[in-house]
Amino acid sequence: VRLEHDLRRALERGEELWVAYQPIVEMVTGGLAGFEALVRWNHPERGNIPPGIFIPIAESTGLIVTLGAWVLREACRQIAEWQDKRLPGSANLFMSINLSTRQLNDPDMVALVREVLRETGAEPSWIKLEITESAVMEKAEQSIRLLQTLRGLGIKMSIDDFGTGYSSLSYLHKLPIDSLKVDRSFVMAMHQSEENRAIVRIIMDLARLLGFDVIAEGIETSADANLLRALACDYGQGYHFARPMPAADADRLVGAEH
Ligand code: G
Ligand code: G
Ligand code: NA
Ligand code: MN
Repeated sequence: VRLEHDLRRALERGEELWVAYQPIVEMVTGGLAGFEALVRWNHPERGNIPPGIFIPIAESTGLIVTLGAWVLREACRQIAEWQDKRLPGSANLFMSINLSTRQLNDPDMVALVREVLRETGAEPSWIKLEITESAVMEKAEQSIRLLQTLRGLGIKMSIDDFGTGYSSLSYLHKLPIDSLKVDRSFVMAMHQSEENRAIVRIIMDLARLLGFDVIAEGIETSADANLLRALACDYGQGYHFARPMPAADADRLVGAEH
């Protein structure tokens, strides 16, 4: 109850929350491909509270709708800033932004996204919304319609934590998505056995068959990175490349790309 109260206050004041950006790299070149926006809470008395603690509270209380809107706005503001820094004709970076189940079922979601795009001037093609497999499958038909509408705006989509939820393969090919994100539990198990490597290989084959690109998360060692490169994984994310970082550091990375 205390944390719920404090989170509500943090959302009203907007001073304790901030967004960390974790780089996502192109596996072949090692070049910067994009970032994932990850919310952080610096509580005035208790210091950093992990999102693993406060996101579930936000979900169960419905505060996630306000929190999610705040993250979306913040990340889009950052995109708009970076848009101006990129050389004309150079490929876009993408910004992955997490959407919770609640947001996915929120009838005002499309209106919110339109408003944030207009307000910030962010290019929709830079945005990649991450939706977990279980969130999409919960109300599959309804989710597909929302994703189609958002995609119509030029926004990209990826399925997060792929392989951990219950996935209906009969829906997977109908999903209007661009990428599959291989859950870090699979990536982190790769070095242990051939069976574990086979699971990752099969997820990638499936993704390619369906026309999605693949992002592997939780890459912590160069050995993991090499295994994934050998499987022709498109993008990678993990402590081996970079940790989530404050906007100022991410900004220096974007600037250093030229
Ligand atoms: O760094 P990491 O500890 O940020 O995140 C822990 C969990 O919190 C992950 O499951 C991540 O997806 C989730 N998370 C982080 N930021 C956001 C956000 O802005 N929205 C939602 N819905 N989840 C987030
Ligand atoms: O649930 P989601 O896939 O959004 O998870 C993102 C979470 O993964 C964030 O908490 C982020 O800090 C964390 N993360 C990013 N890279 C690594 C990594 O290499 N290892 C581990 N264990 N966690 C990571
Ligand atoms: Na995510
Ligand atoms: Mn994930």
